[in-house]
Amino acid sequence: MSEPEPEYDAERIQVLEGLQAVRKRPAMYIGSVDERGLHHLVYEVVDNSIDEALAGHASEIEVVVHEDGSVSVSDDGRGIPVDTHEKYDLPAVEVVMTQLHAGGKFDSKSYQISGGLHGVGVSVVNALSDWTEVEVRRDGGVHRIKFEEGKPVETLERVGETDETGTTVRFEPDSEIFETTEFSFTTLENRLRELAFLNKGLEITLRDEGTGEEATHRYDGGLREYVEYLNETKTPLHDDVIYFDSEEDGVEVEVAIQATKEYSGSVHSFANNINTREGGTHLSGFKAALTRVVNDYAEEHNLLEDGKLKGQDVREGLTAVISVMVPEPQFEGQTKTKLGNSEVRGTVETRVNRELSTFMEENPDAAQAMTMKAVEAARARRAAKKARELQRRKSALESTSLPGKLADCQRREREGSEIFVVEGDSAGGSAKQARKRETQAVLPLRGKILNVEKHRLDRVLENDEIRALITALGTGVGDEFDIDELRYDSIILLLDADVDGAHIRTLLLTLLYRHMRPLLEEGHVYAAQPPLYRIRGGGSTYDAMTEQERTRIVEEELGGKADNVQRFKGLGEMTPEQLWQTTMNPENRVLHRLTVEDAKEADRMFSVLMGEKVEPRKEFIKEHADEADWVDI
Ligand code: 0RA
Repeated sequence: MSEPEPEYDAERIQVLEGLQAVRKRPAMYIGSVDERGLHHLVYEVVDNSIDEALAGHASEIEVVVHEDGSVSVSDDGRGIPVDTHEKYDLPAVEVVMTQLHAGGKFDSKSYQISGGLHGVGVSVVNALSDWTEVEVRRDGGVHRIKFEEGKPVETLERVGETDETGTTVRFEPDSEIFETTEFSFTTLENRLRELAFLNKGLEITLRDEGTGEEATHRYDGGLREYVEYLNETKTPLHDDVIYFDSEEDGVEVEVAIQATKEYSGSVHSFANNINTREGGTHLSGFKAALTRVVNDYAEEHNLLEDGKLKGQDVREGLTAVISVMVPEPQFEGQTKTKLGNSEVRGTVETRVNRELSTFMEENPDAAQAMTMKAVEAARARRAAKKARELQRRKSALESTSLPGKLADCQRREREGSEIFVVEGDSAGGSAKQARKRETQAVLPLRGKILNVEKHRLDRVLENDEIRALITALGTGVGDEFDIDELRYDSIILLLDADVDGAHIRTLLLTLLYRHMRPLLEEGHVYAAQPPLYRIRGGGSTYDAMTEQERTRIVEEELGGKADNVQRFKGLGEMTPEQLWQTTMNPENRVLHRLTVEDAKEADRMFSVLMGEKVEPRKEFIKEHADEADWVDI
């Protein structure tokens, strides 16, 4: 009972009322009390250690999930000050832990992470914890203080000697406040990895003492390594990531860019370590400068073909990360993840204009690759537009005229009708004769449908065979795809069991996967299974789909003696009657449904085989020697 009477201390009463308000309305301070809110507690404490690292005093952070359900965050910074804070007449560390918004922000150089869900101060974590223990290593000593529900229960005490400096904050979230108190290693690791990329050189370790899981992240290359990580599964068009990091007038702008073969691009933006999913002024400044610098470069090197590059051309297949640090960020938008500071737009635009131009002058390979990708994207954009106009004019003239090669079925409704997409005019002819006209349509495709290496939608659409197929199906493609317009229940691919057949199968599946995927998802696509052999003996006829099956039939059914074994080299060798009996007749035939997974695999094979990277192509062909022998390396 030797404690002073805190009730009479006005400042103290205010502090306790503040913590009480946090416990009463936790969501107002950390967004929610679900899993997200729970994890925010950790991020809040980590933010304080990161501020210490940003100020140049800490280089390592360790986050540990303990077996008792508490979490500790340690850093090797200066340690929260332990001397007496004049205004409160209390140890500074106690003020930091109990005063709302007092954070670690006595330091003018540190970046305030205001707004958003972060930056509410470590006192909020303290208020929402069953207990909190802070250990400060500083001034040669280890100092400890303990809190319960935010209130100090053990005053600051020097408990040992040390020559190290740093802070450890350990807390156990209050299970009466949070819906769950179980931390997810993956969730924590994802955010800590992101923070390690955003703060180059900083080492962040995460350890779960319950499971023994542990992960350390440290990236000396900063965003350059982040872009390499994001592009791990993609095909970059240049080796060196375009990169710069500049700090001026208290504003830091760090940018990394790498062009890839992809058709969609991704630009990730951050402000003061917060992922600005809704974008903001830094992102628009970046986009404006990027478009301008690449246009200038293209113009200077005579790479422009037909007018300027648009922003969307420049960003096609581009992976970019931009991170800014500004002194007083304003976060806006639905989820408070949009940077609002209007002055930042100009700052970022000027900086990116200058730094990116310099980088491109000094790294011609990367500059050339990025610019050529944009030039090609612009070319594709114009071609696509032309193709759309052509298509529109054409369909206005011909209205809904079906392709001449299509032998349509008599049934007008989709239900019960099917279309055979047949390889080759000769097999197409047999199929047309063989079919059941009432419900079966036949569309022959010429052997080599596409000699593609550019496989953009516009190029694929220019191909007559593909156009005929799309018109016959009735659905349209891409943005205009409408499954309600589908004219047949089943789309049956009838292809030879040889390399050309495999080629066409890959092409068609890739087309379906990329531009008409619901047809696969809803199970409308099949592969017919024509037999390889026809065997006659003992007055009967047998069909064998495989070599093994032929042997089995001859040995087991015919006692080793067949009168005649015919091998079908291709569909064209079958008579219409044979084609009907073995492959088209719904009573006898076997169909194999093609799934999105089959198509995904085809798409992957197509990308590798048609792509420009030699190594993966060789690898792939080695691995899939049987399926892929139709390609020239
Ligand atoms: C206030 C002032 C100083 C450092 C800190 C707070 C500080 C806070 C946290 C929170 C987690 N780790 C931290 N490390 C430091 C500056 C102290 C000085 O001038 O020596």
